[in-house]
Amino acid sequence: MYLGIIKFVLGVKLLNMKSKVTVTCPSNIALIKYWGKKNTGIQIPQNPSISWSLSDLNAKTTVQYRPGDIRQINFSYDGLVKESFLPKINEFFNRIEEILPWVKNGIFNIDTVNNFPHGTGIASSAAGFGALATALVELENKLNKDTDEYWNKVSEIARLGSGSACRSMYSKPAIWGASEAIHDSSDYYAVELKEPIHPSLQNWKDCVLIIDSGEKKVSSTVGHSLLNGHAYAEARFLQANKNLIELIQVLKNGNVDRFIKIVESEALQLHSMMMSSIPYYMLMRPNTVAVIEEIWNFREATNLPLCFTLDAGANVHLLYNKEVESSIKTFIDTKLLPYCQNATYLCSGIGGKPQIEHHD
Ligand code: 2P0
Repeated sequence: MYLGIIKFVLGVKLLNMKSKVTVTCPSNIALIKYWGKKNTGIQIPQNPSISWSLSDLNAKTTVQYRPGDIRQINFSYDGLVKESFLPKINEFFNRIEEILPWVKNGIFNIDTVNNFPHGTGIASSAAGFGALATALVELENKLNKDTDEYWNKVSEIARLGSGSACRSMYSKPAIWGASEAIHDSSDYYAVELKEPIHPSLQNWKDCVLIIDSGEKKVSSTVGHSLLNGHAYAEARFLQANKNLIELIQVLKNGNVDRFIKIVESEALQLHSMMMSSIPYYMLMRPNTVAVIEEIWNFREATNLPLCFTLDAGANVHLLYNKEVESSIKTFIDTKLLPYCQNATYLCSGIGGKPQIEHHD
């Protein structure tokens, strides 16, 4: 009899569930970098970070769910079964059981595809886990998409897949990590900057110059762990906190010179931390340095609003105000392309958030 009651209750609960959803989620690029995790939980950042979503570089993920007695996950990339991804996805599902208990059981058919190639230094895990987290919250169908509660939940779930993924939920700059500068900030999920952005920093673009499309030399997990016991770690975390507070002011007051200085300094600090860890790594390649110098020379000669940032790799993100796009395109094509592998670069608008499509 008890079994009957349980099945009835579960059945009622499942009536609320949706069964198939597709989510397109952008990647993001950090302006203030997350590098280093606390050991007080899963993916808890040592310092707050802030990022811009990359509206044109995204993952499209479809999740089909059917109730079942045990959990079974089938994963494919663009229609091709990819068993190698399963350990990470299974670990993710184990981590999120506390927030979404219904994922303990059932059949999950997951297919994902990125609209950018692998090895471009664009955070595919951020877009991928952002899309998967949104899809799961949508399938549960309990919260209203127009609420902070909904996006906080999506962001918290995405964080448990990949830390930086929790920042891919917002069109406006996303802040992850508790900071005195943002009253609703949290170590558990990202929030969007609610105050208006100054017009001079509203309409920027990001072109990723592909210097080296090879495998990452250091995984993110290893990279973050290099901060444990690092001689300069505490100073770095303090600096990131200060930079975040100033960058938020700058986004509001439109001081482009300070924006450029903070963003470039953050990129170089990230790489300095890797160069000064034990073991140490050099992720920049000679052409990374050459491109940075070209950017500095061009900026000095033209005074145009552009700067660079770096992820944990050799490729260079060139950020610029869209108003000067034609000059930047000429600059890239004449000066920077010779440094790019296969003359490749990928450009994106800034902004964008998960887009949801139901199949019910
Ligand atoms: C960031 N990065 O803020 C920094 C800057 C790369 C350089 O977050 O272990 O894939 O999944 O939490 O998010 C890359 O690390 O690491 C990253 P996990 P994640 O975007």
